[in-house]
Amino acid sequence: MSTVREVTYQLLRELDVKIMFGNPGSTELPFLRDVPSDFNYILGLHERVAAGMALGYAMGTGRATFVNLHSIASAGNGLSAIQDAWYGHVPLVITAGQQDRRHILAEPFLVSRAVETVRPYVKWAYEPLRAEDVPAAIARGYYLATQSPMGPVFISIPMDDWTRESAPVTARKVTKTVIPDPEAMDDIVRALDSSKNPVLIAGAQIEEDKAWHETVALAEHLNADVYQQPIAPRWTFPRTHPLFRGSLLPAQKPLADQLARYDTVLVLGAPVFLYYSYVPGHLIKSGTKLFQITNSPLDAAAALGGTSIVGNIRAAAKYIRSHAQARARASVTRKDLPEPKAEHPITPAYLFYMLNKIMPGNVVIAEECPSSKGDLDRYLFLDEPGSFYSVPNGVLGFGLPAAVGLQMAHADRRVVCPIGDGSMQYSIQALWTAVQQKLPVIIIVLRNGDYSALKSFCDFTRVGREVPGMDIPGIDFVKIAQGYGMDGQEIDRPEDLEIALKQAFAASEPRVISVNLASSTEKCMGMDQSVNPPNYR
Ligand SMILES: Cc1ncc(C[n+]2csc(CCOP(=O)(O)OP(=O)(O)O)c2C)c(N)n1
Repeated sequence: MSTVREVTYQLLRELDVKIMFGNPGSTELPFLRDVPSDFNYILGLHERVAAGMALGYAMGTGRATFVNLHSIASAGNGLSAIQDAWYGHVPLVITAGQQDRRHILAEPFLVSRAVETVRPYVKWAYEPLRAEDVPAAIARGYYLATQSPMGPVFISIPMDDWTRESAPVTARKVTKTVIPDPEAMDDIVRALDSSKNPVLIAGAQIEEDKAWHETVALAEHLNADVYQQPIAPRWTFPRTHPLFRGSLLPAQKPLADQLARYDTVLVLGAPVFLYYSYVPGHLIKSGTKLFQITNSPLDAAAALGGTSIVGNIRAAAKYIRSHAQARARASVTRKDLPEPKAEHPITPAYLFYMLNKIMPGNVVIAEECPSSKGDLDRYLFLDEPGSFYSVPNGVLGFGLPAAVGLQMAHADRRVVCPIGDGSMQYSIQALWTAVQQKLPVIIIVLRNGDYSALKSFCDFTRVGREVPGMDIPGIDFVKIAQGYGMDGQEIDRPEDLEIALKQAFAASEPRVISVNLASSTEKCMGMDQSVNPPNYR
């Protein structure tokens, strides 16, 4: 008989899961001893970072990724990345150590209630009842994590289990494409055939289901306008495409206003709808037909209206294209954006305009710059699949480790992380792993010295500006980068930006470019366009 440890490594090998992200502790050492040479352990100095890098790696490769955390100590620290994986549909197989079974009842040091702690944010949280069940539980977790909607699973493993005996567990083939109900799809086809002016909403699941090209083909077949879902965690439609109309606003009234001129709305792979601030209005104008196709039964159940169809987005887009009539219409010309001025202090608009000018066409952006999202949305043009990743549920700390994991997944593409000076602090230790792993990620810090997004929320909701904790002066990002062994550069003048960016792309090492920036003038992600903002005063 082999040990639980030997069977587990063999299983992971068969599943081709040979990269592990983690931060170790005493309860994981019996598993981590003598890691076989065909496995690669990537250390994160904080669990938010370890799980967050795994998140980036899983999104970049589209494959389930293994994370090893340390009991409740690390499951607690990693929880914000776990909830990112839950909302972002990212398949993570997370294991964490538990105390030795033989004295758990006595509440020893580092005993873990992690299973109960993480449960709301994972598809399955489990501590095997018997040591010999550990490999089979990991296999079951893997298959579940990779089913749509993909997501994290969590297995807590007592430290004495690894040396027990276990029968072999062989990897199985488990398919995951769920074809949407053709009868329901025909309802959509009929609605589109009788529509005068349909619109598509492109959601993140287009990338999860590898439906980018099929979605573009569908939009062109229907000649329909396309909007990106609100506060998009992925961009899933080419930004320079003539049918692209920009992003939906994340509040009820303004979003309904944006869609008011369409008679049929088809949401592909997104919730209906993701709102941020409470701005009541109609879901959509009455009389408009609304359809949602989603790979998530949860999203289908939670939609505020319309017809929801659960299934694979690529299969759905293909079905509609091959059944709905093609539509013709006069071509629409896009308005060119005004070129932002090279002002001092540098504005976010100028920064993104310049980045767009310099970056290669196949760049990957991992974004976390709350108050400058609008400028980034307007000035960055990405036309390739797998190019854009952002915070799925508003929890800061996503961007930097995700960028590092994405860079590991993409040896042939440069990853750029535009990140707020506040946001960067939530997972700053990812800099160290980027250096150690020689990952040429470019980190652009938007150093405005405050929590601008919160200030604009204060204004928008009439809370007022008398709120503590809104300013964060005096952080030197060049010194922090250097402290972790990374090159850093501060940019203050607009005329220095272009050359700094060019040098960063020409270099093959990771680099921090800290840009002193004017506070953003953006008003709460466009929600201020509403006539009836909430009043919390
Ligand atoms: C983990 C976490 N803590 C706090 C917040 C609240 N929050 C939202 S935006 C923001 C400001 C972030 O500052 P920065 O990255 O500098 O961006 P800016 O607002 O200046 O654009 C904060 C603290 C959050 N969303 N997540």
